[in-house]
Amino acid sequence: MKILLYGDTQICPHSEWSKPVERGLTSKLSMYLKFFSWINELIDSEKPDVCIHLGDVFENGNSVDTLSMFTAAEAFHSQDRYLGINHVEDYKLVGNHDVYSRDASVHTLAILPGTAISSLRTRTFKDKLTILFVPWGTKEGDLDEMLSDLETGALSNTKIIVSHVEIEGADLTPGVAQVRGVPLDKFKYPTFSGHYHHPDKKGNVTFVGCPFYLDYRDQITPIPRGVLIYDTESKETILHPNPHTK
Ligand SMILES: [Mn+2]
Repeated sequence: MKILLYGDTQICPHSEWSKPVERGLTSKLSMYLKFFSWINELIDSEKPDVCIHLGDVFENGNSVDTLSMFTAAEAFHSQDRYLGINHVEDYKLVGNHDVYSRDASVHTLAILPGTAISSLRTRTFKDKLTILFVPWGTKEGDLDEMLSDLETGALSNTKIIVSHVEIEGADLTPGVAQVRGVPLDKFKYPTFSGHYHHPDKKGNVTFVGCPFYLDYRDQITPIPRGVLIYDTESKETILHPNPHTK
């Protein structure tokens, strides 16, 4: 199976960087629309089985402005058509920027197509692939329990984890490590993490990174940005660089 992974889109006008362009959208919002059109082409050409947004779809979980809502609607309803035609399953992890309530039960992803994941859960797919979804708000004790269940679960051949939680030892910016969160070594299976904007790999954890340069911090190092496709058979991860990063 092929899994398309990306995250941390943090949709908002980014007005401090942008001048209004066509239809009152800012240049950053126009960038989002170009990026999502490019993903649609990728879905058509690569034909993944599953598409996962790793969280922080929107910038602000307390209120979404009209321009951001319009951009997200255009992007995700169009994506939904491409996913439907290609029979791709669609999941979105709830990230800290998407939540209104502390327990993540009230969130902005409710208005979007696809399945929003707001609580810890597993899903087993064809080819005996099990994905453990770890959204924002997951308690470490619950994660420990789920990880030990995953270890003893004999039914799956392949196990992967997708997460949007704080990970101890992850780089907030290059060279500045997060000092709290779930220890890196708890992720015993291939893990794809959102939340951290710099693409990186530590242990089993691939930090997918933000697909564009959203602020100055994102531009500290010129690491290629884009979306990943993970092949569960070859265990290969391929980066498809995003041509619309600014
Ligand atoms: Mn986040």
